[in-house]
Amino acid sequence: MEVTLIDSLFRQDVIRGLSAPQKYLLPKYFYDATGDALFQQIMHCPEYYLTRAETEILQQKSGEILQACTATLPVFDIVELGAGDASKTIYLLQEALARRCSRQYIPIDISASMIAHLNRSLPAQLPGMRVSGLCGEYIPMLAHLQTSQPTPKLVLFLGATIGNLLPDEASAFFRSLHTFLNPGDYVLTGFDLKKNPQLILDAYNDKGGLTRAFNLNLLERINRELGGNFEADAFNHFPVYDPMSGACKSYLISTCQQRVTLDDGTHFDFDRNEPIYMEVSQKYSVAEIGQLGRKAGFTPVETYFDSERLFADV
Ligand code: AVI
Repeated sequence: MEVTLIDSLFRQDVIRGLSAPQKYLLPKYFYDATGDALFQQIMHCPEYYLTRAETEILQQKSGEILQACTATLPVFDIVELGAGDASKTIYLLQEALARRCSRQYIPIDISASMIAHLNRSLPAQLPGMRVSGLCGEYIPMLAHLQTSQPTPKLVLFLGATIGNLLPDEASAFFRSLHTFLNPGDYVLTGFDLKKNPQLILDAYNDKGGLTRAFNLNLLERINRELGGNFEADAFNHFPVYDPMSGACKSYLISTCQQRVTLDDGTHFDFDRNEPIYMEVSQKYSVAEIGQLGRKAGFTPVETYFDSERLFADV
C-alpha cells in the first residue's frame, strides 16, 4: 500500500494540538465556509458589541483619522490585513477618495474567495480607487509589498483581530510588522478594551448560541475534512474572562470520558471535564496599547473611541 507522506497542515495541527498534554486547537481553523457564515452572524448579534463599536468609529471618525495621516503623508496606499468583506473599511476608503489622499486599496486576506469578491465588487462603490487584493498570510504579503510597491502606506488591522494573539505573540507580531514598514508609514489597529467583565463574557456566550456553534463547528470540520467522529453534543462551550490580564479564553469541555478517532486511525482520549483550549480574545487598557506599540518601535499618534468607549482604533 502506498503511504502518503505529505499530510495536510490542518491534519498535522489538529493532531499536534489534541495530542498535547493540555489539548488545544488553532482558532485560524474556525473559518471554513460554515465558520465564516457563523462569524458574520456573531458580528450582528446583540451581545457582540465589537463590530458595532468599530463601525461607529469608522463612520464618524474617518475624516479625523485621515487628517492625522495627511499631516505628514499627503498621499498613501491603504493596505488592510485581514480585510474580510471590508464592510467597515468602506467608510474610511470613501473618505480617503473624497480627500484625494489615497488612490489604491490593497486588501490582504487568506481567503482567496474573499479577495476575488473584493476585487470584483469594490471598484463600483469606490470610483477612482484601484483595488489590488492580495491573497496570503499578512507578513509575507507585506514583505512582498515592501519590495514591489515601496509607496507610503496606512496599514489597517481592524476588528480586534490582534486580540486573537496572546500579548507576547502580539508584541512579536508588531515587531515583525514594524520591520516591513518604512519610516513615516502609519498603522491603525482595532483593540477591544477592558471593560465591565460581564459585558465581555456575554459577547462570547451569546444567548442565541452562535458562539457555541462557532466553536463546535471546528469539531464538525475535523469530522468533515479529517474523517473524525466527534460528537459535538459531548462538548460544552465554556468561555472565561480574567479582568486582571484581560484574557477572554474559550474552551470546549468534554462532558464524558470518550475516545475520538480520525480516518487515519489517530485517536485522542478525553477525560470527563477535560478542556480543549480554543481561542483567546485579549482585551487591553489604553496604557497597555501604548506600551505594546512603543515596545515594537511605533510612535502612538492618536486613539479613536466609540461613544461608549468600548473599543479603540489606535
Ligand atoms: C476575529 N476575532 C476578533 C473574534 C474575537 O472577538 O475574538 C473571533 C470571535 N470568536 C468568538 N466570537 C468572535
